[in-house]
Amino acid sequence: MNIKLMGMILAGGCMLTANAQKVDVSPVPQSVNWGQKAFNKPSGLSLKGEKTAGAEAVASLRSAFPGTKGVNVIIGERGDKAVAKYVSKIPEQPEGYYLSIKPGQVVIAGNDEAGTFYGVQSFLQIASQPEVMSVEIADWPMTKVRGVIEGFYGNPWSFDDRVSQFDFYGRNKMNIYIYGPKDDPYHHSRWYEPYPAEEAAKMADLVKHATQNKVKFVWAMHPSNSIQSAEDKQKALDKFNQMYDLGIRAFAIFFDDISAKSVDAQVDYLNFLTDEFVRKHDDVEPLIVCPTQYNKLWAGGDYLPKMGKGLYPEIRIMWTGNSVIDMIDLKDCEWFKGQTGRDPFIWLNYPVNDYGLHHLLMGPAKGNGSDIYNHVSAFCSNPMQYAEASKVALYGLADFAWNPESYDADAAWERSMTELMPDHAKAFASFCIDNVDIGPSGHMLRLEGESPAFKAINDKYNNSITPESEKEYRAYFNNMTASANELLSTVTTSPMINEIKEFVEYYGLQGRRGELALAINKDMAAVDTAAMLDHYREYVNLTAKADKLMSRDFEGSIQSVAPRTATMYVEPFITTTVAQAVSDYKDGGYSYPADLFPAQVVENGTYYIKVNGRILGNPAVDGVAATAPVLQDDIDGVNPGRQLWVVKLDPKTGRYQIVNEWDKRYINELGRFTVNPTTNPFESDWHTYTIVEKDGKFAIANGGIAGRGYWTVDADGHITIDKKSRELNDSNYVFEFVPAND
Ligand code: 14T
Repeated sequence: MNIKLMGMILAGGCMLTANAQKVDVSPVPQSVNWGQKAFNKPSGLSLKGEKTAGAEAVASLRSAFPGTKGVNVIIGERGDKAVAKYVSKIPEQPEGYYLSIKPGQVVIAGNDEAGTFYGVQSFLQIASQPEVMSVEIADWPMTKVRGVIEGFYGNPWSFDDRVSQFDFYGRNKMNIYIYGPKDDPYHHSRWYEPYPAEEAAKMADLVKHATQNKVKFVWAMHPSNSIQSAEDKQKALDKFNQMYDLGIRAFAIFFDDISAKSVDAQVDYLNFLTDEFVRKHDDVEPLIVCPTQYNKLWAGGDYLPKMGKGLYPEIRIMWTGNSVIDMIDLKDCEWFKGQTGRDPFIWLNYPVNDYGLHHLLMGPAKGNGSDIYNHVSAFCSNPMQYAEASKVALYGLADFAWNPESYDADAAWERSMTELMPDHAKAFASFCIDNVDIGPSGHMLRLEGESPAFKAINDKYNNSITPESEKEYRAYFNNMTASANELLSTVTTSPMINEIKEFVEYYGLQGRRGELALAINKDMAAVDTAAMLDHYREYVNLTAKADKLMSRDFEGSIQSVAPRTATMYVEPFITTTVAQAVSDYKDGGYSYPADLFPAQVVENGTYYIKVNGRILGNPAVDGVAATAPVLQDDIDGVNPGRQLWVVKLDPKTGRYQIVNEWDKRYINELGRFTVNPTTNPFESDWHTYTIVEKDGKFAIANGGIAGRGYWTVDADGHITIDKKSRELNDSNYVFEFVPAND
């Protein structure tokens, strides 16, 4: 070749290379070496090794490139002639692969069939670009068993949901799926009954779809305590045999969320099924069990040690961590191993939302230890009944499990936006980052990181609305509505947006409610009461419209869901801003239609507070202000204000402030006046109260940070707050609020 020609080729190569794109292969491979552009996206592939390579790998490659002429691809796994030349390059790890892309030739060489399949997946990602770059990849999974447990309460996934999941697991290199939806009767309540023909056929079909994606389909059964009699054991064998006939080759038994009668019976049952079923088939995998004590909070006695000692060694035991909902670290695994002598099979209760269905969990998957992979027998996620929306978290968890040491949760989350909504990634990211936290729930777990940009505005302006902050808040709200509208335009083309459309609609309305909150605030500042009432009315209408939205409202749905979005920072800002404006409006004494502002348990105003005819007062004792309000028998004719209380709904908390009219001291969470209002000023988180009414009498309780505790009155007439009485009972209804002008 002459030098001039070579120079041209190089220059040409460089020009083309400038356009070619490096692809972020996901899950992130163990080692990648990018080169120059290799070739344009081929119209077909000419395969060598097609006959001997793993069938699923070949099928997956062929479905993306049906054409048989084009770029040469050598494909196969260790031991195949086709890839013999590359055998030294193939990683030794199970499911590992070597992938090389060069001008004119591609090599996909797996350590085993799964490896070849994963090599194909990486190739398909790279070859999705118009220009395909040269690359050499050596890759393998660090967590050996990685996947998903359909283990939630509520509407089980549909057939289509599951098919789409398996495809997604294949592409993201997850290799196990455990079928155990709590509300499938044939899994749980009527576990002993065979699936009706139609569902059985679907089940068999699902197993095929899983297999095509190198996903092990595990069928789980939840027999509760029906495990001891010979009859129950036989029923279990019968059911296993039926499932075997449908193609199931791996089984799990769940004993969660029951009060177990006996750990010995559970151990005996699992070993029985192993003897009588599993070990009698050479193609059936060892059992997996979800113990009754599946997290540390619930562990005690000899349950786990007995399981560990008694179960056959091949049986794997599931574990959710320190509590039901928890992320997993090395210590958790070590503790479990100390109890059972085995590595835990991790059942990660994320992004499952069955304990707070109003919220979607769409944030980055964070919090699991990068060093646990050698200390778990598997790492599986229990997702949301929203199968498509769960893919955001699953994309991250697949990456985490494959390569925990290079896992970057935020980077994976960003990639998932483009992967899931290629043409609307930014709008989708806006929606997702506003749906990170689960809200208050029985599990008391809150997820950090929701609406960081909104929180930044709050922090920058100290939660106040100024001309500058208003612009930023408004831009945020505008973007919410615009993003929602953009996403909703894909409802017919995106199964995911279709699945969560009511959440997206709610989110769009929330953006508009936010804009109205700002308008209402401005109206009050300008004392434009007519505009305020107009904006407020529109706000009320949109809120009612949003409240009417129902997700999962289809025929036969187990429960429907009123969606909530952006609950951590955005929604409190909106409601507080509006409540403040309403409060200011009422304080201003302007007139308004009676029905417009919501009725309060106690309307804002000045009241006598009475208990059994006695009057709560703020007397001076020997010229010194009382340290606590006290019940008095007589009316204070000299300083009536000492017996009057300004009661007002606090806009921030939605609870009541109770302040003495005479010296403006507030009643604190101990039922006293604060000694020094300068060092201990009024704080709505502490000093506001819940008031409820029954037959004209009222009960008052602490709230917020002060906890719940109902007020009573002691023998001296002082308010006492029983922090232990968290439940309301009839004896708490002792207070009367008598308007001052009565
Ligand atoms: F089996 C377990 F590992 C497990 O997590 N069981 C359930 C699971 O099906 C459910 O999806 C998950 C999240 O709600 O938590 C478990 O269910 C519970 C947990 C509780 F603490 C049900 C009621 C509870 F009080």
